[in-house]
Formats: sequence, C-alpha cells, structure tokens
Amino acid sequence: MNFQNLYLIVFLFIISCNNSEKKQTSLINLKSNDTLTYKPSEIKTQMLRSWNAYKDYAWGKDVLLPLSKSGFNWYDQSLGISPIDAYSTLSVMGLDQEAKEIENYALLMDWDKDVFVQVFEVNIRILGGLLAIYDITKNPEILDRAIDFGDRLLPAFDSPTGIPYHSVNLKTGATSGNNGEGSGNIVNTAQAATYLFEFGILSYYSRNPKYYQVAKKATLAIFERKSKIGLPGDFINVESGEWTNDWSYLQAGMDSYYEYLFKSNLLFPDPEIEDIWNYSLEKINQYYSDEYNGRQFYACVNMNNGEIVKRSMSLYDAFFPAIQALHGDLSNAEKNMATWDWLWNKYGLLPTRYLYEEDKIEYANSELNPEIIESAYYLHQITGNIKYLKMIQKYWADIKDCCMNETAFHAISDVRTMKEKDYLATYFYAETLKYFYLAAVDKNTFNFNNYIFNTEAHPFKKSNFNSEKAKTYLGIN
Ligand code: DMJ
Repeated sequence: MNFQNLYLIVFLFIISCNNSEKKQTSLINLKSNDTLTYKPSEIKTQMLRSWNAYKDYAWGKDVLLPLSKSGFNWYDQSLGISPIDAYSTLSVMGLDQEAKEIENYALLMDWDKDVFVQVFEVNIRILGGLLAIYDITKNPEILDRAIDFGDRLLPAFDSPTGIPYHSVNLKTGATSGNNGEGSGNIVNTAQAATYLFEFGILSYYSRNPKYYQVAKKATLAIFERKSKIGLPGDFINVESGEWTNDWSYLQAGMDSYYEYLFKSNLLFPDPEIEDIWNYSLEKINQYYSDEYNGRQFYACVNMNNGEIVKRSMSLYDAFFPAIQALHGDLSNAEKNMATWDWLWNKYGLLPTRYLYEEDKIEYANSELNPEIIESAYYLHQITGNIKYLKMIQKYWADIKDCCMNETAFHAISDVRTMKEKDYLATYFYAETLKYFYLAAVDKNTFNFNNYIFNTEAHPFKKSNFNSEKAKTYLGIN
C-alpha cells in the first residue's frame, strides 16, 4: 500500500467517525412524514465544499481534479465550464455570494478564443449556463454574453444539411470537418440535434428567430432521414446526410435528441416538433422497448428492420423515466425506473454501460452522472410515491461512501472495485448535487411544476416565457 492510499484510508476513517451520527440517519429508513433523512443543508454543505475545492485548486480551469488537487482544461484555453455549470445550483441553494462571483466571472469571459469547441457540449453547458444566469438575474450584460457565445456557434450549422459540424472555432468560425481539424464530418444524433431548447431560449430573449430556426432545421434534418420504419440512426455525415451507422437507441449519442423533441415544446409549443415527438415516442415504445427476464429495458435496434442488435443500457439513458413521467406515461416510467434502481443496487453505483442479456459490465467507470437521480426526483414529484425518495436517499448514501474525499468528490474507474478516478465532471455541480438538493426541499423553496430543466439541469422558469410571444420571437408558424 502506498502512502497516498494509506492517507486516504485514515482520512475516510476520520470522516466516517465524524459523520457517524449523520450516516445512521442517512441510510434507508425514511421518516413517516415523507421527508428524507438527509437534510437539504447537508447537500448544500457538500456543494459549498466542492465549489471551494474548485476555487482552491482549479480556479480558472474547466474541471477540478480532486485527488491530485489541480485543474484541467478541455481545450488549449479554459472556457470556465465548471463555474458556468455550477451557477444555477449555487443559486437555487441560496448561495448568493458564490453565484454572484460566477456572474461577475461570466461577464469577464472573452469568447473570442482561437479554439475549436464541441458544439453539443458547449451548447448544453455554456450557452445553457449563461442563459440560466440571465433567467435568474435578468442582467442584460449576461444576455449579451450569451448572444455573443450563441453567435459564435452559428457557423457550425452552415453545412449542406443544416446539421452542425462537430466543432467550431470560437474566434474564426472555422468548423472541424471542412478545415482538416477535429473528427471529420460525422456526428452522432445527439450532437446533430440537441439545440431546440437553448437556441429557443436565446431566440426568445434576443427576439431573434435565427437561433431557433437553425436548431429546428438541424432537428428536421435528422427526423426527415428516418428509416422506412421511422427510426433515426446514430451517426450521420453532416455534408452528405448519409447515416454512417444504422443503430438506433435511447443511449448516449441519441438521448438528448429525444429529450429536446419533448422538452422544447413545453417552453415553446411548436406543432411540428410536437408531432415529431409523438411519432418518435410511439417508435421508441414499438421498437426499443424490450421486456427481458421480467424487467423493462430499452434495447439498441437496427434502424431499418427494428431487430435488436445489442441488449445494453448506458447510465445516460436513465434520463428516460423522467421524460416518460413528465409526458404522462407513468406505467412505463415506473417500470423503467425500477430497472435502473435494480442495476444501481447491483453495484452501488451505475456502470457506464451494462449488457443485460449477458449480465456483464461493458464499461465499468462512473462519473457520478445525474440521470438516475433526476428520474427518481421527477417520479417522486409526479407520483408522490415515497419509494422514489428512498431511492434517492440510497443513491446519496452510496455516493458518499464511494466517492467523498478530503477535497470534494471523485469519479470511479471501476464500480466493481470502486477504484478512484481523479476527475469531477462539471455536471456534478450542475446536475448531480442539484437533484439531490431539490429532492429534499419543500415546494416553497423550489416548485418543480414551475420549471423546465435543460439536459444539463439548468432550470428555466416557465412563467418567463409566453407562448404567443414565442411564436414571433422564435418564428414558429
Ligand atoms: C450531461 O452533460 C447531460 O445531461 C448530457 O445530455 C448527457 N449526460 C451528461 C451527464 O451524464
């Protein structure tokens, strides 16, 4: 055993002694009045501790590396992704001073950076994050920063199909795929069409339809290329519009395409998108749905004949019970959630990908992703059933056990051994801790019914958007 491991064990022992009282109450027994035995203040304390760790060890960088106590940038230059992602969680927790610090930081960000960024990732995290800051503060200078950022993404959509290139240079507008940089002209379906929500909000607030219109064009470009049986594929060439792979599923790579077909309609009703969503949901239930060994799964299928090609689940598709529940399909939502909860309890965390036919882990890492907590939160809010709170409580207890360290929290490289990984994803701030917190607060603190979350859990208040005005601002016919 090296000194680092010894130190960690001693530290965890001290923590566990200090927390023994907390731990006893944070296991599985809920009080009869439907509240969690962990308090929102516990999550708030952990958010503050993790945020301070970012400030101490990684300030100015994109990501905190909690074990080596350092920072990491996604690209040559920092985009400040952790702070921008963390803002809305700090704000809903009432950590106003910390939130204000990020608002000021965002105002100073100069997006004129000679760096190629992944359009999908920066849209959900940075554009979504900036728009959330504006939604909360109504600071017009923040909106200017969001418009500036959004404008720098637009050249990516200037392709023969309207599907965005994988990456765009924030300074020059050059795109990967037509300048020899990056990963060529192929994107997955989520990278192709997860823009309706943020671009809709940007159009609404800027009163300029151009953002929503490019997002809609990209979405239609995917939908119109569906197979004869009505399924999209998972990888597409943005220039030729040809599918380069013929698999279809709910997993990472297609997940948020479906999520935004549904969610953007909730803020900005658009009959064309609503029809596509209803059509797509029918196909999901017809082809992906796979009852296997008495459990409800959603398989990978061939887009042309609907035959199952792989019985697998990735932890990202645990977002889907939330969507099913919000759509009103509680029967499938609850069956689906039960499957995710079963997989969590098998390992005490979700592995990134699990093969359910072979009962085998394919990718064993876990980055403390939020989706299963998100779905349990939605299901509790929508059904009022206490069993979903119990699930959330168990997930929190397990995450504390496996992944809390002296700095903040860390990812896991193998859920079978709980081997640590020196990484704390930006969505741990934006999503994971937010859902734990929101599950524990009362309706006066945060009313679930008043908000729609983007795929990175940035909350947008429904009452900030008027459907009639949206028709004009977004150019919806
Ligand atoms: C987040 O960045 C977003 O939720 C995205 O849509 C996919 N999942 C990660 C977190 O797991």
